[in-house]
Amino acid sequence: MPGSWDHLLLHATLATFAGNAPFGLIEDGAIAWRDGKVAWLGRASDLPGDATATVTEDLHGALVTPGLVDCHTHLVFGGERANEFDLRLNGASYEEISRAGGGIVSSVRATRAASEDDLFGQSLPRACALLADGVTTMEIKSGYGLALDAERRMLRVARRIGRELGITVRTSFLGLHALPPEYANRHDDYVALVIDHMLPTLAAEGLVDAVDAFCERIAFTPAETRRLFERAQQLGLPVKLHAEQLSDQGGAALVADFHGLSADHLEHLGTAGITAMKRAGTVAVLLPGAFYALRETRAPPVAALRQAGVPIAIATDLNPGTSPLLSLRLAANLACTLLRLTPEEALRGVTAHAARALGLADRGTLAVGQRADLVAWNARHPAELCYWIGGTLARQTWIAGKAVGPEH
Ligand code: DI6
Ligand code: FE
Repeated sequence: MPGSWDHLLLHATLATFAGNAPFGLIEDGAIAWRDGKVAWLGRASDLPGDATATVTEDLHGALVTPGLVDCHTHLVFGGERANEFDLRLNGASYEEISRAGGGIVSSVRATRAASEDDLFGQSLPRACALLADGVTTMEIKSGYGLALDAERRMLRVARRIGRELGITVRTSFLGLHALPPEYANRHDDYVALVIDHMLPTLAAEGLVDAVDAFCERIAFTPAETRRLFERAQQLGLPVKLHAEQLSDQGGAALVADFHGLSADHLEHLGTAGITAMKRAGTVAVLLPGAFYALRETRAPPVAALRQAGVPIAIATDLNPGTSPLLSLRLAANLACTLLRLTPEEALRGVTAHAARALGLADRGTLAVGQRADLVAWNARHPAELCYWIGGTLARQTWIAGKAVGPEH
């Protein structure tokens, strides 16, 4: 019923990402919400004659999209690794640095050394940077603690960031990220600890929304990943996987076997993996920040994914080693320039498909009944969001219908 809306935006260019039309575009549109949910949207000229709202704003043609969703980040960590950037510029590879005791393990040292407040203080500005340019839902992984207390601290900090900023944070437990140094010669013991103790304990504490692993030669095997996923399944938790980043381990097919939410990275994904993902409805999450920062030359098989009809999402992979990327919009830009996605694909990748990669059906599109997570941009056409390189284009963000942050 019109007449009792909380908020009405008039004369907006709506990129709804609902339906198959390019960007789900509605020109000269209007959108209204009530009690945190979208109550009406369409052409402004079709607004019911008696429509009123507590607040009405004329956007004069400005673009409005769903709040962006960053479905793969490691944004809680201690310290930084600018020194490794330097080493790689001098010829060292990511794998070499990792084998020499740098890489993930150096972030583990810094993360373990930080108190919960300290970790929160270091991580919050990164979440703020994402939010400032339109991200309203983000996933945050553990995986730099690699011991019960430190993993718990990371997940608690992730939850606290969500509360502090009023955003949705979905946590993923990534205990199988790297072998902690104290288990150097006891790989199997660490895997057992993660599967039999850490995961069930943290899940029982309500800290885990999904389970992830790094399935790679320098990390954990497909057989170990399978055991982890079996435990996740017993606990009723969805799974996802860092798969086929540096080599083809059959990880995509494995996570699809468990009807996983997503397989992420995928530079070395083959045909069997694509077929399995399509069958299971597993989203392909591409992470062009890591591709760029590692100066990879082998791109994920975008054309084959597109042809198979596998939904593609784009995320920052925000992490201190391979993707110190503080902008999801820039990730979308890199997806276009480096991976040859169209702006339409890249933007569905940071909205509708990213929401699906988190198993969240109530957002990522603009439609009646969806959460009123939306962004008004200093832009008029959706393609501008991946065309401008850097900067902050978000003018105003609403989360569940409430304005957050200052207007720009
Ligand atoms: N793959 C990645 O790109 C990040 N983790 C992973 O499993 C990198 C994490 C790091 O280098 O700190
Ligand atoms: Fe990652």
